[in-house]
Amino acid sequence: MNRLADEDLALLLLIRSFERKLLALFERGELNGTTHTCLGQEYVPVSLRPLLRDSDWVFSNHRGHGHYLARFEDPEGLLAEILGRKGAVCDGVGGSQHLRRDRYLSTGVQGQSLPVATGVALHLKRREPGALACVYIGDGTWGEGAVYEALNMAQLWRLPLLVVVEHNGIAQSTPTELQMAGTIAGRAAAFGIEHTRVTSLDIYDIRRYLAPLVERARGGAPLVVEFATHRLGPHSKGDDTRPPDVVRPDWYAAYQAEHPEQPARLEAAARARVDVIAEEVAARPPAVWNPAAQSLAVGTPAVGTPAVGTPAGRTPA
Ligand SMILES: Cc1ncc(C[n+]2csc(CCOP(=O)(O)OP(=O)(O)O)c2C)c(N)n1
Ligand SMILES: [Mg+2]
Repeated sequence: MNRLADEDLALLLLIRSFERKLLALFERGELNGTTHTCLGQEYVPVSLRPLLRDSDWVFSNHRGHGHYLARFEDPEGLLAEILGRKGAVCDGVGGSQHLRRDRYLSTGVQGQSLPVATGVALHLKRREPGALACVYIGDGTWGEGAVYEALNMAQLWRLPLLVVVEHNGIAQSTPTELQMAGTIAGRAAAFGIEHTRVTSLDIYDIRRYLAPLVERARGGAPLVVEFATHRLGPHSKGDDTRPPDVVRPDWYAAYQAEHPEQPARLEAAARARVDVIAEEVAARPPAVWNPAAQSLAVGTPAVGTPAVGTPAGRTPA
């Protein structure tokens, strides 16, 4: 594997340490609600990080902490959100799964984000050419009908839509082979949409390979990038039904084997950083919801402006 710059490995290990901390906090009864960690999948958003721009929209899902941290590097705001403390990204009303910040939006409802991302991609095509909408979904989410309506429109209207599939072989406790007929490649092909599968765990190889494809998507060619990845942890907490002895390829284990010194150094630093953040955030007063600050400031059309629902700018009959 290519040796990573300290900056990249530090971000990967920040995400991993953050997720481990959440599981520990949950075990101690300090988290409300549920939380899904991206342990093992951290390299996906970190690979995409330099390929995306601030003007792009990112739509995340229930397993979204890595997506958020790769975009904003804001563990304090995210942890405050999850713990409901002052400084929370969404005043503590969104929690782990429902975040909005600038051009980043997540939802815990499977399949909800792809139609929304498609609408935003249409808007971007018309008003901000060159920007794209990137949406993360899992393999299990291909069981939602809304996915197909969105893909149909995205291809028909040639929208700048990047669909990143984190195919970890499982949806909650159901292995993919028990819930998906055919393949993701075949489903994309049914709409004439370009699809590519990424099996590498090497971030720099992935970036090199995807960079020209993502650029092409910006011009209005929807793209499905399917990462063959692995969920190291449970679905949420303590609900892993898989046999414990199954070996799961992990980018970090592979990386450590080849580059032992750098991970040891940076992992200690990442863990220490997250420990400090967790103590500091837990000591803050509760977050107070300010609805005015949470209103959508970006992309809300002023009264009287044309609808953006169709390429012609008309509201469909
Ligand atoms: C509409 C809807 N149905 C069911 C759920 C419950 N649920 C949450 S995650 C999940 C499985 C998701 O699997 P996948 O898309 O493969 O993502 P992964 O969890 O593997 O990252 C389910 C069924 C949900 N959140 N939304
Ligand atoms: Mg899955």
